[in-house]
Amino acid sequence: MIQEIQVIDSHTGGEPTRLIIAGGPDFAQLLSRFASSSIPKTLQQVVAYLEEHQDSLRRGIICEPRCSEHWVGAWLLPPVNPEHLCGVIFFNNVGYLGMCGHGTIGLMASLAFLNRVQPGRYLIETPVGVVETELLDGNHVRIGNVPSYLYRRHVDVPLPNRASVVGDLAWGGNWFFLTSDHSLAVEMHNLTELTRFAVEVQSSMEANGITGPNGQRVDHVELFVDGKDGANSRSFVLCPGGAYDRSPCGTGTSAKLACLAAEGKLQPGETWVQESVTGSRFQASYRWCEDSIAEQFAGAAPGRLITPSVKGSAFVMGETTLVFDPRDLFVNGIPV
Ligand code: PYC
Repeated sequence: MIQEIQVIDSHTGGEPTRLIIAGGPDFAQLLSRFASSSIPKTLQQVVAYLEEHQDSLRRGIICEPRCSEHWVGAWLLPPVNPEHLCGVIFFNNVGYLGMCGHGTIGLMASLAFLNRVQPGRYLIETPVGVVETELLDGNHVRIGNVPSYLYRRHVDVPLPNRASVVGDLAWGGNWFFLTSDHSLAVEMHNLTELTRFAVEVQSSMEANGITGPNGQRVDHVELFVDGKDGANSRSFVLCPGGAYDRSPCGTGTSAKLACLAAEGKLQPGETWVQESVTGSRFQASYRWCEDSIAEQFAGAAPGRLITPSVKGSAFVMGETTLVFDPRDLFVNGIPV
């Protein structure tokens, strides 16, 4: 039988998000089936179910030929807590993400486009925590991300063609290795070299057992240089699946803020402008979290947890019905 899926496509600073608004799994039923002690746990169980039972649909929606590896998909869910706006589960060409900053900005702009939200503050549920969002107008969105923290400083990652690269491991809703220990130009003409280097770093972490707490995979790599023309920093971000983030990466910016805060290089409330390799920008700042919540975050030392605030804009690019015909050889994407 032919399946139809309705999507809204947007981009946030150049990085696309495909929001699935109808035609997907019955999330209300899944949420009641997996109701758990906390919202993140419930959503994590839904993710585990999707991985086991709906993975071909994920690939069909986000991989070639319908889409491609630099897109992020977003399942729109009803909220577990009726006072919250919605839930969202982000995914890409290789699997699921914890949180996605650019995707949350895209989600809010898409819901505004559909007239489902008006400017104001809303809470959104994700598998890694509840995120606060503020729709400033139809396109501009501020996110109060999940608590973020520096986990390990000055981590040495061995590399085949040089002794090592030194950087920090931090959580911003996904796991990041952040480094300025390179001599690469963070420019569009240098994407091949940036990607090659970042993939090498990621593979070496994998091979050498360099992980987040409890063996969590560090699946994003951020390469920084000093910013110019009003930006504090410019970065190239490698995402899991091999594509680079066209936006400054919301969770990556959160991880960066956590490192700056831990090192005393940025004060609470001070603005940090993060620029992507494409030139798009997020404005960010943070406040400290209560020390009492540190125990909920494996490997987070008291006095290190921050709540990042990230502001950016997104634009809707399309309103589409995807058609899945079972006779199509590539109905579930081109296998890799
Ligand atoms: O903006 O957090 C983000 C993000 C993660 C992966 C791609 N974008």
